[in-house]
Amino acid sequence: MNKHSFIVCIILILLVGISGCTQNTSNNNGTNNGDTASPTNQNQSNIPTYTGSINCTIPNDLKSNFKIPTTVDCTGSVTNDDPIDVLQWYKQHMTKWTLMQESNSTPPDKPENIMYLQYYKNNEDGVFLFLMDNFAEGKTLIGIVSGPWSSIQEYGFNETSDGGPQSSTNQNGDVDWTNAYTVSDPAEDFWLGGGSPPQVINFPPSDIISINITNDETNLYIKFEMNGIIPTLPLTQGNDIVRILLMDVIMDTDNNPSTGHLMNFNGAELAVEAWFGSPPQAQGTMYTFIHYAFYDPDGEEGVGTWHDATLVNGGEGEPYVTISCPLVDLHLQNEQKVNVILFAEVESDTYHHYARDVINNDQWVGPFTIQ
Ligand SMILES: [Ca+2]
Ligand SMILES: [Ca+2]
Repeated sequence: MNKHSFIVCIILILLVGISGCTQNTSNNNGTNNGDTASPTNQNQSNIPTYTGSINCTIPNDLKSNFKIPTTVDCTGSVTNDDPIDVLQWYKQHMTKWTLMQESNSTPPDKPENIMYLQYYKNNEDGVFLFLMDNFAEGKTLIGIVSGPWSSIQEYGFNETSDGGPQSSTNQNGDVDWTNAYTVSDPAEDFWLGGGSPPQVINFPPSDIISINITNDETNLYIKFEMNGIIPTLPLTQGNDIVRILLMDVIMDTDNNPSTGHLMNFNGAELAVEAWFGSPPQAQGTMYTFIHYAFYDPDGEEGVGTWHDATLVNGGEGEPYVTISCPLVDLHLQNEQKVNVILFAEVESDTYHHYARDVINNDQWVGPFTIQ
């Protein structure tokens, strides 16, 4: 799972996990009042609990994404305070500990979320503190794990060697499109609506020419052919900067318009997406995420956890992208008929819908049939 998927995942989990909370209070020296400290863990009693924070449970899925074993206790809480203030508070109140390392990271496609990490050491003992801003309506999430320093220093993001999330790898594969379901679309036809500029901006990389969908025994394949080369982002356009290019296939997998509401499309249960982007926090690095997600009513715009799919061919530097995903992962079966909503869109610093092209005015088309 890449970091993008991971962040979406933990937001969903923690929105659920925030219920059933109790508020923490601290005495003047900032040490724990005893409500959350384990009486059997002497080190835990030396870790202050942030004043006024509300206890919450850190789910195992989140722990595992920080490489924290499920058997290790992890204290969770949330506060309305800014994470920078919380970090400063801990620096001042972790009086028995030495701050060994401090860092922060932002998933490139979720610039509204920043994760802050602190590592503290006292002889052979350690504390791993992680904060996430802008969580659950602006609250700051606080997670704390204590244990042997040898274990604590191993916790943190699963990162690539350059410290960033991992882009999908181009497989340079071939696909037989002979029996594909094909949708053709005119050039230079763009959609205007919420989040759009006052007039159409002709941005060829988001102008759909055709979409092909097919499958073999194991995989579903989707190819977006565009009217321009998928650019290296960010891309300066006048006084604006283009950051993200998306191509989406939204599916009604049960042929029922009353079930599913993914991305606010009535009937939608599944999205398969090609994501190209470089938000400001990515500092010029271009990321490609090929992924899929199922409908989750608790997710942002009804989107559940993103899972990695495969970049078969094309992408950056090409006027097309081919992506694939195992049929079994998408819960698609032979002879199944699937209606789809198809679109491509571009986000800039100024406009959420800098340029957007849709098939059939964002209405269902198809079905294609799993053969
Ligand atoms: Ca078009
Ligand atoms: Ca449905």
